[in-house]
Amino acid sequence: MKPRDRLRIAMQKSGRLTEPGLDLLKRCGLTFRQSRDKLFCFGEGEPVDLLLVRDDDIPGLIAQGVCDLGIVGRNVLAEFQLTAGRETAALSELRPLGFGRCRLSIAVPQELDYQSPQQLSGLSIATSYPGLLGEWLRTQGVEAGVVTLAGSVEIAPRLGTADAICDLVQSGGTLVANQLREADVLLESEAVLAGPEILPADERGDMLELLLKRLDGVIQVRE
Ligand code: PRT
Ligand code: ZN
Repeated sequence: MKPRDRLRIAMQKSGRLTEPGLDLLKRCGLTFRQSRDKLFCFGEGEPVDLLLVRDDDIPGLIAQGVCDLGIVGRNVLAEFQLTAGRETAALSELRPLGFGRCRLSIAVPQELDYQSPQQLSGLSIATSYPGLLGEWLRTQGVEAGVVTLAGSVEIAPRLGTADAICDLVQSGGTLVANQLREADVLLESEAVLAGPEILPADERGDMLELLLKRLDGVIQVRE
């Protein structure tokens, strides 16, 4: 790959993390000229550009070195860390960003009197997070079936394709609408700044350090 001298940040193109992510970068003094296709935004003041993509692609883009940093949900980063192959570059969470808060939870039919994870033994659980769910089940010593679905996980119990689900919850409204109830929390999530475990040791590294300093300032003021 061609060496780059500008820092490149991957961000969600359109979704819950887009507006708060752009706002945070603006507060860090970064402004962008949007390109016509809006996939690549050239940074005007500092040598920092944006790549706007689906959130699920962000960890892979950093691991491949296509981007240096990413703004992504901890849930997506943690799932990637658990499921990416050994040959993939290791990623780390550089900073929690304080928006996009939600939790990855087990939810069960409302009529089930849930007391402990052991009750999930022998059941099938639908999720888009097979890595995180599998790890949690292992630590709980529970053997359950994992049904991996790309979306609409919450309707799986009603359709009869699973007994319970493991999905993101924020207000809990979606669970109630589907006659489900939150039973256990696997992961408290929020948007994070993700990067490679080994930071670049060139101009990009210097810019990254400056960006982290500004981020810390912005986050401190907000708290
Ligand atoms: O197109 P792309 O793949 O980029 O977008 P996406 O649809 O995968 O992502 P998006 O925008 O929905 O979410 C991006 C990130 O926001 C997630 O990875 C989380 O880190 C974070 N986030 C915060 C949430 C929620 N809150 C949330 N409530 N992501 C999803 N939800 C969904 C959840 O899956 C469920 O369907 O909202 C529903 C639950 O919400 P409540 O309020 O009814 O409980
Ligand atoms: Zn997504």
